[in-house]
Amino acid sequence: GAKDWWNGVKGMGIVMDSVWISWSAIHLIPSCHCVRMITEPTSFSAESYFATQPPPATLEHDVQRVREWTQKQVAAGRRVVLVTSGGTTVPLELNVVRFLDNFSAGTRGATSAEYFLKAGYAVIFMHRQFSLQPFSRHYSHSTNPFLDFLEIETDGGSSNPSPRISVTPEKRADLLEVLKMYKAVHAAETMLTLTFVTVNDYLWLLRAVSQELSTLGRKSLYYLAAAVSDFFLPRQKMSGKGSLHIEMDQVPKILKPMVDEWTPDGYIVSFKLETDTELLIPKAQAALERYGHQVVIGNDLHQRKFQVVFVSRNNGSNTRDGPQFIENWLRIDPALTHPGLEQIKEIEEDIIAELVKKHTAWIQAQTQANKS
Ligand code: 9Z3
Repeated sequence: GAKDWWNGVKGMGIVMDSVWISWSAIHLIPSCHCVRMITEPTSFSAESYFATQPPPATLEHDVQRVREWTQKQVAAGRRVVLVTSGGTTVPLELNVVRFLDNFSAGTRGATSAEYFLKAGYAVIFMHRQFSLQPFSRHYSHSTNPFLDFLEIETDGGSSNPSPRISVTPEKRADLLEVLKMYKAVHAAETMLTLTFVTVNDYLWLLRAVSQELSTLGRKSLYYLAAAVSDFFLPRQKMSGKGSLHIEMDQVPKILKPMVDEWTPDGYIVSFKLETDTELLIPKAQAALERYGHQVVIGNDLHQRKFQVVFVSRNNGSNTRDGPQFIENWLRIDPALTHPGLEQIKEIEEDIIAELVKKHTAWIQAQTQANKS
């Protein structure tokens, strides 16, 4: 674990040990690229992590909400997916003014959640506070501000005390489609939203939610698209005042206990982000080998909107002689993804269609295996 990691990086030199920081947030690409330390990081097991780091204040309340909501989904016979989305922060001090952040707008997670809902799954959408959310993402303040397509009807002149507000005609059809689905999801209560900010919030929530969803067994799917920091600053090492001395530790590899203990029957899909496409497949295979979950979806930072690769173990009939892993590239025409287009294509539509197929086949295979 930490030893291998350390052997890998110790030749790389000094990047971060003791730092004076005068800016408010450093943005990091998720996964192991950017922060290296000159001191060997303490290796936290998941167990020691949860024994030493404090839970978020809202955890109990969130767990209660998840429990009640899950019971309704079980009663309705629905499959449930946990979608995690957005970046996690690492606060650098107890009274947080400065923090590290992982890059992610939450587009992948918010878009995917919509397609899961369309496919009939109930969704727990666990996201970074203020990152994009299903449905409202279409009217994000920066790309498509909704105030721009509302009109004030001035019947009776501008002095009319109660003018009506209407939607610009050319925007109506799209809005109606989004609104219909949004309202239907609300009415059916098929989406539950949870928020996190720090990597600590994220880890506590992930553990609690997957333990709750374990009651669904194979009907639970985990779609881990949030950009999770590799490093954190243990509460015990945070300085309350004075100089900012950063000595971070490695975030525990939570996928391992998730697969082995928290939700052993769940179908778990994780994302791997790289800036070098060549590394996607070996890194994805290493993750599958290490954690034993079902699928890693590899995506390259600059190509993630139009190509991803699914990597999974080869459980087919040719397992003996054939390759140990199979990889399956999913591509769409990049020209169709430009935000300004009338009809854009979202790769998440195809990702979710593929995952629903895989999840269904896996449930059938597991059920079959249990019978024989
Ligand atoms: C991803 O790779 C996501 O697809 C993106 C989505 C962050 C690229 P946007 O929100 O971006 O659409 O702008 N997530 C990275 C997942 C991650 O951090 N994985 C870790 C790992 O593989 C923990 S499971 O070690």
